[in-house]
Amino acid sequence: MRATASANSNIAIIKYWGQRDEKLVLPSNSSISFTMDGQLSTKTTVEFDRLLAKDGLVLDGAPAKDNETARVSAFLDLVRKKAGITARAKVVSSNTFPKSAGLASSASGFAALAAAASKAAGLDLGQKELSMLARRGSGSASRSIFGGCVEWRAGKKKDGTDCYAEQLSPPGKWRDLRNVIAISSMDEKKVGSAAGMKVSAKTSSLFAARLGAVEKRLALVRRAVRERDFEAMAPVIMQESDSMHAVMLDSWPPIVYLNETSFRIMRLVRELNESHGKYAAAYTFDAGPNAHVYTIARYAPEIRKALAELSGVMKIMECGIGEGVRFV
Ligand code: 2P0
Repeated sequence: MRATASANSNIAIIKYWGQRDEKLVLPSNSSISFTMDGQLSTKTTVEFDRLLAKDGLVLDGAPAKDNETARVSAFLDLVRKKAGITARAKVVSSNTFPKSAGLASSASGFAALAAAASKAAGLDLGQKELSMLARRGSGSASRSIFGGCVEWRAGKKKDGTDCYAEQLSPPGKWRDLRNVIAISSMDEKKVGSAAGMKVSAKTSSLFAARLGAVEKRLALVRRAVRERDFEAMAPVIMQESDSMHAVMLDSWPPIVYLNETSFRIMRLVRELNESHGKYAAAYTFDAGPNAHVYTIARYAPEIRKALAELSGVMKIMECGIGEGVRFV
């Protein structure tokens, strides 16, 4: 009753910010992301053992905090229920990037956990079912089951049976797409995503307007991905990030994830695009200040250099597009 799986993180270009069902983790809108390469990866081993009194979690070589273990244990309860078992489990998980790098690990973490735990429990789930299971741990994890470009469909059904991710294009299709990551803070976020989106849905007058705009952006991005049209995709990526962060700021109390360096990076990308006379890069920010600058490989060295010279940038990484979850 032991299995190991590995999954990569993903960075959304059409964002998930709002839930239509909190318990089932059903989003208010569909979202689209690219799965990153192995530089942003989590490997997790799950072993169910009837002799264990409780679930245990070792994260990056050390016993996890109580709240982290409780979240994993609640997720394992879903797997146990599905498999009809009661045994507790030992979970050992490690990230290829430091947890303190300020890069979210819940997408890769829960995708790897869903695959390893379901297999260790004797379940043989297809990718769609794995995506639905991973979703219950962390919404964005539903997308990390697949490689390449992925759409997580919000669905309409109350029971969530039409809410899962699907691959829009395989990892090999857009080989020269890059995400240049500029880290400007390694702090853990003060407002968790789930809590933050709840506040936004309740208090932001821009929240509903954003949902209206997202449908059009989804259609534009689907087409741009199909045609590998970076120039068409770039402005949508930036508008979408700006729109989500506007909703956050419009929430009460305001939710502010961006810092001064984030704004400097936004300006830098706009100036860089102006100097090229076309869209060579597009920034996007998640629930944190670190920038994800999508670009094409030939512009990456120039972008890395410009970002490295910017005050407040602590570390730069360059990711390509990667694979979905796999068993080790
Ligand atoms: C996304 N985010 O589409 C959006 C954009 C953050 C901003 O999905 O509570 O990772 O961190 O486990 O699902 C972050 O939410 O939730 C997220 P947590 P999750 O990527």
